[in-house]
Amino acid sequence: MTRRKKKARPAGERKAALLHRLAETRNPVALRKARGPFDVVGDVHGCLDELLALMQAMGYRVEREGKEFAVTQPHGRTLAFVGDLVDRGPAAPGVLRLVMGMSRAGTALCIAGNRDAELVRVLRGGAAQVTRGMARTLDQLAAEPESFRAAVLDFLHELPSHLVLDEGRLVIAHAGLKEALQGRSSAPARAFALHGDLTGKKDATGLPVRRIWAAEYRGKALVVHGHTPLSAPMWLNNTINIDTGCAYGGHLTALRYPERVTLSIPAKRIYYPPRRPFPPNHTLKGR
Ligand SMILES: [Mn+2]
Repeated sequence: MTRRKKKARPAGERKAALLHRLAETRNPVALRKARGPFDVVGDVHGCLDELLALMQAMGYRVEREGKEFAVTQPHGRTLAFVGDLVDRGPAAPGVLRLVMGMSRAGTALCIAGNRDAELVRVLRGGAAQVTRGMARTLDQLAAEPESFRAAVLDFLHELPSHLVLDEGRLVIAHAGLKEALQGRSSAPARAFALHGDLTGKKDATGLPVRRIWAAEYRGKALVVHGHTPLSAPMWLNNTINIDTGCAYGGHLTALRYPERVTLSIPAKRIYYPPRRPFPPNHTLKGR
């Protein structure tokens, strides 16, 4: 794997570049001191149009430069993605270009989602299950140059399992993370952060059954996560699920931090029919 060539950067970009390199270490506490403000975006799943609309609604200015994007962020805010950039939606390469470019510029952070990690396995030729959703991503990537696929593999492989931010007050993890595992680089922390609290059982539709860890969460950090699509963002204890199923025809949602305000953009259409209807939020509340 070849590394990106270093270019001379203006002094102002150096701090951002340093943040980027720290984040590249996969170390979940490398950015513990980063205070934000952050705009945390839920599972994008290749929904580029909705991502651009959401960014615009939050005051980001995005200009296309050929296939790349030039982004000006509002008041030094940083975008942060909860992972699952790919699969199901129509434009995974565009989403990846945008997020990778912003990551390089130090204006976006991203963590791994289970679909991103699965794509890494498939691109490396390892054994993995190619779902219909992923087949769509692979088709989209096949139309891109080999150098882009290599850069995607490099980028996705380096994503941390989760991030601890704002001196420990904010944790971003794709499927969430219980307090005892926050800041850990261990395999159990990565498994929980990517897949959630799995019971090992499957439901009638063949999907894994997960414990609702957030119902018992009493941690000090606000945990922002996605992974399980709901019809609306849901606060539960000190956690929020912002996966509102954009690829399934729902919404793409962001949580603005520290404001704790959500903003949702409706999907332009159903890109991928869900295997089971989104659970109504009330069925997940408490016990
Ligand atoms: Mn997921």
